[in-house]
Amino acid sequence: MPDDDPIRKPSPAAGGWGALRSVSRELLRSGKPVEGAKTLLTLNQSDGFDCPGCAWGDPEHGSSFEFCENGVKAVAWEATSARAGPEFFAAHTLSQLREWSDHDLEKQGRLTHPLRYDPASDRYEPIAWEDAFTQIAEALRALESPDQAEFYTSGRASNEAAFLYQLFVRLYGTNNFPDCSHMCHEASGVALTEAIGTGKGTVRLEDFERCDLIYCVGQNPGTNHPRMLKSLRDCVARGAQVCVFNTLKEKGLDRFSDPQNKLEMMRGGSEPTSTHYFRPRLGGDMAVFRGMSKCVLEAEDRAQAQGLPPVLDHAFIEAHTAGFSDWCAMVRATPWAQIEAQSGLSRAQIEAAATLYLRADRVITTWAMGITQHLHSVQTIREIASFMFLKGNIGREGAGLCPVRGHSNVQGDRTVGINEKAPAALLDALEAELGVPMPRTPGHNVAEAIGAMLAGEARAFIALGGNFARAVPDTPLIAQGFAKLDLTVSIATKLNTSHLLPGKVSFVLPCLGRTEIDRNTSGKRQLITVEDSMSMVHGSAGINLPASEHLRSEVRIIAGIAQAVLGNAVVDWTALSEDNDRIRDMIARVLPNFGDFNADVRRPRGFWLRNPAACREWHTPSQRANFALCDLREATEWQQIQGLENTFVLQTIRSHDQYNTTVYGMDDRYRGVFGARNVVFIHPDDIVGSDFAAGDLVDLIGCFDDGIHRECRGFHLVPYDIPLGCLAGYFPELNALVPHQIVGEGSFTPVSKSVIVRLRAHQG
Ligand SMILES: Nc1nc2c(c(=O)[nH]1)N[C@H]1C(S)=C(S)[C@@H](COP(=O)(O)OP(=O)(O)OC[C@H]3O[C@@H](n4cnc5c(=O)[nH]c(N)nc54)[C@H](O)[C@@H]3O)O[C@H]1N2
Ligand SMILES: Nc1nc2c(c(=O)[nH]1)N[C@H]1C(S)=C(S)[C@@H](COP(=O)(O)OP(=O)(O)OC[C@H]3O[C@@H](n4cnc5c(=O)[nH]c(N)nc54)[C@H](O)[C@@H]3O)O[C@H]1N2
Ligand SMILES: [Mo]
Repeated sequence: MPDDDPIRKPSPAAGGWGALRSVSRELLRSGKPVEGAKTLLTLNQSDGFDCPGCAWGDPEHGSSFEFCENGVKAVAWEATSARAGPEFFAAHTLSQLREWSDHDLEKQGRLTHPLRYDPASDRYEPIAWEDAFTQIAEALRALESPDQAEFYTSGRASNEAAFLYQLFVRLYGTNNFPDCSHMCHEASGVALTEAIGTGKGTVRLEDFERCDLIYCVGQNPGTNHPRMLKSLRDCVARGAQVCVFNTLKEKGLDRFSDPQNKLEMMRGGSEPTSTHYFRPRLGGDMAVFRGMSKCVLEAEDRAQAQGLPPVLDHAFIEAHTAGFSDWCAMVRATPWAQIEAQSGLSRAQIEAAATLYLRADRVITTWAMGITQHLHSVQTIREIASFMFLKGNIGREGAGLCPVRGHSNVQGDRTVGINEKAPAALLDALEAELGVPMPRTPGHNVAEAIGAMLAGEARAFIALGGNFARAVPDTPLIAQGFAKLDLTVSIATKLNTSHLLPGKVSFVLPCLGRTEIDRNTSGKRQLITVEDSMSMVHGSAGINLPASEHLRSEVRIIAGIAQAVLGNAVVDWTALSEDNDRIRDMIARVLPNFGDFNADVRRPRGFWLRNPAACREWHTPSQRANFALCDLREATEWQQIQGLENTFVLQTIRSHDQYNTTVYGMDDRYRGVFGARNVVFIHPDDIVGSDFAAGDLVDLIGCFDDGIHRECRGFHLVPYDIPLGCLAGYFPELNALVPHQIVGEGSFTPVSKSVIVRLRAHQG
């Protein structure tokens, strides 16, 4: 494929033969096609492992195995036959490797040995596990204060690993837990805690079988939660409505051909996944939901005037909510002109979307990064919740709020204590369990950790998975932050850019992946657990032989560090890490609702972690579900680009061929992009009005005025069905344009879905 023509015809529907072809290609690419296929057969089975692909729930009555194309990619990528062993690291200096792309780094395969950085040779060299633990402990103990260390978590870590990690970090003395969720669904957690007293979604998978209407907002399930497409499609097939709000026309939200449906595959058919599709502009959703609420209130007025039955669920509002009348007054006072201007939709479109709500008894609203990575994400999600309260669409069958999480266990990690502002109840329970005080000062989130690293205040950075240096905004700046550190430690399966930014002392510790068999020293096979977006907690046990005999489980690695730092006096780390059942027993003693954790998690589909809001128990200060009194925020990005030449609002998204910073390949099949990632989607009319032509190579220049020059060079302009004034391109390549100082109000999440940029002719 020539570099200057990355565009071809997109697939007609999501899934289908294209997905199956891609599956077999991934299995071949992994170097272990037969083993890979066997591995897939145990995916999301009760005796197999949980798919590391996404956090969508598993069907309770699923008879056959469920997989999706992108789950297969995640599994094949981990189960590869390629190895990045000592010979690889002997052959390459870190300075050389820093020139490599993330794709090429991870393609080297699985890490095989614990590694220590040698500054003299600029290379990683193998080190014995115990020596690594001792040296890490020395460096951590040498810090003036535990608060000088940052302990990052990526959401693939199991409940057991995450619980042990937070136990170690708190006993070491800090609450510095920058977490991938701070870049992801933090706004959902904050907004839902304020609104309903539980920072999680309230629906279960069965609710999708019983709802009349789904609003699917700001997410791209065809790529990022492909198993959700089946739920959407089944809804449409049984006559329910699926109303999409998305800036882009995403293939999976149009039609889906189920690769597991033989008849459909033979016929080459596909079925619709949505019934209505609206295209607000970036950041316009708060105005959309404000407008829809206005329509519902107007319908209630009409019903009252005509003596018809009420539209609102007055009983729910009376018995369960607070702030209704003030909220109503605010909604009624919001002018339509403002709603239309900010949403990018017309009043008629918003009325059409709201009419669906008036007609439906059971409504679910789902959302992901198109909602959470904006300046006013918390306010938007509160607006969504208020809208849902109007007809009591929460805490009953077929209805509720559903933030669709990202990483497969990001929700579980938060549940078991990865929280920089831990609730007092958790800290109290840990103190009662261990008999020693816990640190009470709130720690750093990602934005604060970045600040501390740039200021040179952070001295150590420890990562339980992930690729912090690439996932965060302002990536070139953060690389400089890493260089100031005394200690960096990465627990990882594969090599990535973050590992190439060593502090004075640096270690990469290779761990078992989820697909691999984990046995303790006496040979007992270990089970880990995860929690999905629907609060289902279930077990996961790998079936493949470990990629190297030197690998250790995350649990054992954390215990090794903890023991070297703290000794076994308060917690017997060796004993705990010998058997994950013991960790689960402790989790059940410390956290509510885990019941008989060890028994429950061995039931075929695990158990539901009780969600108070789903039971209409509101753990808010008012003891009620709270309507939100947030003024409709001004969409400042839009005002800022008015009248400026070649200036746009850019969103950074995932292609179909990546998992966050892990880039599997260069295609984005559903969007018709092949063989390239250096593309920027733009409305054809915006090209006409600019200095450029379709296909031109351009540079993107950041417009945030803080004295830092931000640019990404050499991107093809791709005409695309996208609202005027908007651009879209891929993360993580474009992270260099996202200013780390601009974070969501109340969420501190980098605003990676509305970045103001200027286009310039490419300067080679
Ligand atoms: N295969 C695969 N699966 C994944 C991941 C992956 O990288 N690859 N990542 C995982 C993770 S960590 C996460 S968080 C999720 C992410 O899942 P998504 O949230 O689906 O991820 P994005 O690619 O960021 O897509 C954002 C979507 O929101 C739309 N959007 C952007 N801004 C707006 C807006 O202002 N309003 C509206 N209405 N729409 C908007 C975009 O057009 C796009 O469709 O997926 C998880 N699953
Ligand atoms: N501009 C922009 N930036 C974004 C986003 C965006 O939409 N736009 N999205 C944000 C979101 S939603 C998220 S969640 C973050 C993601 O940020 P992270 O979670 O930090 O990044 P990942 O790319 O998922 O991490 C990949 C690495 O995880 C390691 N890994 C994989 N499996 C395992 C395992 O089983 N154990 C261990 N220990 N390590 C493992 C591998 O070494 C791999 O290289 O990025 C955020 N950044
Ligand atoms: Mo995420």
